[in-house]
Amino acid sequence: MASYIRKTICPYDCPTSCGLLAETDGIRILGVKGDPDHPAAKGLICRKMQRYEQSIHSSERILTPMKRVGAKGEGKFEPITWDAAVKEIAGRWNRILEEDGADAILPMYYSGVMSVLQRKCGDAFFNRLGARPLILRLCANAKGMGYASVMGQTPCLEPEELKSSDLILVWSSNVKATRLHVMPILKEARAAGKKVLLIEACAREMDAYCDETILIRPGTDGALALAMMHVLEEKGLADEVFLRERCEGYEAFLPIVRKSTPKWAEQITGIPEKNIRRLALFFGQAKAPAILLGSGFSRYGNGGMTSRLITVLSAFTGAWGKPGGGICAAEHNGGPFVDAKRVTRPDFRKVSGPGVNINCLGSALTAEGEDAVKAFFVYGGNPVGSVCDQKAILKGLMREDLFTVVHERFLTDTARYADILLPAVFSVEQTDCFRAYGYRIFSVAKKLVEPQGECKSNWELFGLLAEAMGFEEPYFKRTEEEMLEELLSHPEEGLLELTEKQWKFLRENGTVRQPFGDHGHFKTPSGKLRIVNQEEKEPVPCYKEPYGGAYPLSLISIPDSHTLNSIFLERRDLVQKRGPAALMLHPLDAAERKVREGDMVTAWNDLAEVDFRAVITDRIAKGTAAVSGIYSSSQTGSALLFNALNHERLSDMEATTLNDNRIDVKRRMA
Ligand SMILES: Nc1nc2c(c(=O)[nH]1)N[C@H]1C(S)=C(S)[C@@H](COP(=O)(O)OP(=O)(O)OC[C@H]3O[C@@H](n4cnc5c(=O)[nH]c(N)nc54)[C@H](O)[C@@H]3O)O[C@H]1N2
Ligand SMILES: Nc1nc2c(c(=O)[nH]1)N[C@H]1C(S)=C(S)[C@@H](COP(=O)(O)OP(=O)(O)OC[C@H]3O[C@@H](n4cnc5c(=O)[nH]c(N)nc54)[C@H](O)[C@@H]3O)O[C@H]1N2
Ligand SMILES: [Mo]
Repeated sequence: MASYIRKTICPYDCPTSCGLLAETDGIRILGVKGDPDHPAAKGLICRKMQRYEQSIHSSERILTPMKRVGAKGEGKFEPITWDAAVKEIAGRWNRILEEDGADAILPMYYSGVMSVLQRKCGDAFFNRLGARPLILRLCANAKGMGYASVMGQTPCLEPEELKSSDLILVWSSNVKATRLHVMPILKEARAAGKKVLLIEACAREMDAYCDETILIRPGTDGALALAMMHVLEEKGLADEVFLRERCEGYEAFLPIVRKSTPKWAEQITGIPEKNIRRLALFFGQAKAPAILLGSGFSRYGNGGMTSRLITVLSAFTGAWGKPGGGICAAEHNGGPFVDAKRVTRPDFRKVSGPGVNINCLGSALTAEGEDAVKAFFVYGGNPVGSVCDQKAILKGLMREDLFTVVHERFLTDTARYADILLPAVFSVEQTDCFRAYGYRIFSVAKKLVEPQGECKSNWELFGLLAEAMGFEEPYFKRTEEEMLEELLSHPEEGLLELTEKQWKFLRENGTVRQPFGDHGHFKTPSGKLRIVNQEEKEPVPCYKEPYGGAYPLSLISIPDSHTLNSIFLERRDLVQKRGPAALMLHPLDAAERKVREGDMVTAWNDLAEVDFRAVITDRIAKGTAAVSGIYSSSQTGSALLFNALNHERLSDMEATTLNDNRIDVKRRMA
C-alpha cells in the first residue's frame, strides 16, 4: 500500500508540544520526523520521538481488556471482552454507590497525554459520577503559583525573547532534557559573548553548556535570591523608581533584604559569600537579565515562597521593562484558545466533598472507615512510579477490598495491580487538541490510524462507562470528533482573530501561534507587581526552610533525557543507553561512606530502603544525592523505587515536595 505523510502532535509533557510528520499507510505508522513548519519546534524533535512508531507498534503493548487471574500485583491476567469488562466495572461501582457512596470512588490521572480533550474528558465523567475529586499538584504547580502571586496573569518571556537578553541565568532546569528548543538559544548567546550562568543542585548534564555553575544546597534558592537582592540594593543596582512606582510593598520588604547578607546566605546555601556577590553583580550590571526558570527548586516545602522570591529578584533591576529581561518558562503565557470547561464540565458535579491531593494517594488508598476508598481508576498516570511514598501506595493496591481499574498502553508498575486492565491508545489513534505550556500555540491532531487491537481512547472509554452507568447527558453520546468541533466552534481569545485560511489549516492538523502579550502591562488587580501580596498566608516574602529531615543527605530527582517520567520504558534501546538506576553522589560524601564509582549502594530513611548503583561526580552540591529519571521494578529487579524514599508532605502551595527528602547511603555488601 502506498504511504503518505500527515501532521500530528507529540502528546507528552514537554513545553513545546512538538509538531511531527508521520508517515503512514493508513494502517500503521511507518516513521516520524519533526515538522519543519511547526512554529516552535521547527523540525527539531528529541531522540525519543524520532522512533515513535516503535512504541506504537511495540510487542509489549496491551491490546485487549484483561481480568486479573493471579494475586494482586503478580501481573497475571486473562483476556476478556470490552462488554464483560465494562459490565463488571459498572456492577462493582453500582454496589459501591449503594453501600459507600460515590465518594468511595477515586480517579487518578496525570500527564500521560497532555492535551485538552483526551487528558481532561475523565473529569466530566467523574464529576457526573460524584467521585472523590483529585487535586492535581504533582508537577511544577508551586513554581507557577509563586510567579502568579507576584505577577498575576502577566505573561512570562517567550523562549525566543531570550535572544534579546544579555545574561541568561538558567535556574534549576535541566534544559538539555526538558527544554530542547532552548538549547540552540543558549549556544547562540554564548557564541555572541553573552553570559549563561547555571544555578543547580546537580549540574552534571548542563555544566558544559554554561559559562559558570553555582552549586546550591537543595531547597535554599530563596536565601540566594534574597542575598542577591541585598547586594543589588547595597550597590545601588536596584531600580528604586521601578520598585517604588510599579510594585506594591517595596518599603515593607526592604528590612528583610537588608538583613539577608551574603554571609547569612552562605551558611544556608553552601555558596561562598564572594560567589554570591559576584553572581549578584553579573545580574545587576546586565541591562536585560533573564532567568530561565526550571521547576526543580519549587518541589520543596518552601517551593511557592522560593518562586515568589526569585520572581521579585527578576523585577529588582527593572528588567521587565526591557526586551529580553524577566523570567522565561514560568508557564504563564497569555489567554486561552478554547474553553476547557466544555470538556471538564464542572457543572456536572452535584455534590463536592474534600478532594485527595495527588501527592497523598498512599494515605487515601490505605485509609479505613468512612474515608476508605473502595474503587481506584487510573488512566494516563503511573502512580506506583511517579508519586511519593510508594510503599503506602502498594499497600493500598494490595487491599483485597479495593477494586482497581487501569487504562494503559503497557504493563506499568501500576497496571500490574489492576483487577481490570483496559487497553489505551497512542496519540495517532485518537482525535485531540493541544495547548503547549511553554509557548502560546494551539494544535489540532485528528486520528491518523485505527487503534491497534481493541485499544480505546479515553473519550471512547468514558462514553462506554457512561452508557453502562445510565448517564443520559448528550455530552457522553458524542464522538471525540464532535467534541473537538464543539471546542473549535466556540473559540476563546487565542482563536478569535484567525483568518479563514488559518482556520482551514488548524482543522487539518495545523498549529497556530499567538504572541505572549505585553510584559510591561502587569495583569494584577492594581496593575503593580506584588512584592507584598496580602492574599498570601505570609504577605511579605521571606526565607523559609525546606522540610529537610534527620538524615544527612538531600535526595533529589532529575528528568532524564532518554525517558519522560515513566514513558518510553518499553524502548529497550533508550533504557539501555540510560543504564541502571544510579544514585549520584559528591566525592566527599562517597569517600565518607567508602563508596566507589559503580558500587551497589542502599539509600534509606524512615520510609524505605532502595538500591542503586553509585555514580560519583563533583558536579553535585555536597550533601546531595540525585537520581535521574523514573525506573520500573521489572527493569531494576527491585520492588521499591526512588519515590519510596519520599514523604507525602505538601509544599506551601499544596504541591509536591518530591525533592525535599533526606536519606543516608551505605555500600551494599555483596
Ligand atoms: N526528557 C525529558 N523531558 C521532560 C521530562 C522527562 O522526564 N524527561 N519531564 C517533563 C516534565 S513532567 C516536567 S514537569 C518538566 C520539568 O523540567 P524543568 O522545569 O526543567 O524542571 P526539572 O527538570 O524538574 O528540574 C530541573 C533541575 O532542578 C534541579 N534541582 C533540584 N533541586 C534543586 C534546588 O533546590 N535548587 C536548584 N537550583 N536546582 C535544583 C535538578 O538537579 C534538575 O536538574 O520536564 C518535562 N520534560
Ligand atoms: N521519581 C520521580 N518521580 C516523579 C518525577 C520525577 O522526575 N522523578 N516527575 C514528576 C512529574 S514532574 C510528573 S508530571 C509526574 C508524572 O506522573 P504520571 O503521569 O503518573 O507518570 P507517567 O510516567 O507520565 O505516566 C503516564 C502514563 O500514562 C499512559 N498514557 C499515555 N497516554 C495515555 C492515554 O491516552 N490514555 C491512557 N489511559 N493512558 C495513557 C502512559 O503509558 C504512562 O504509563 O511524575 C512526577 N514524579
Ligand atoms: Mo511534570
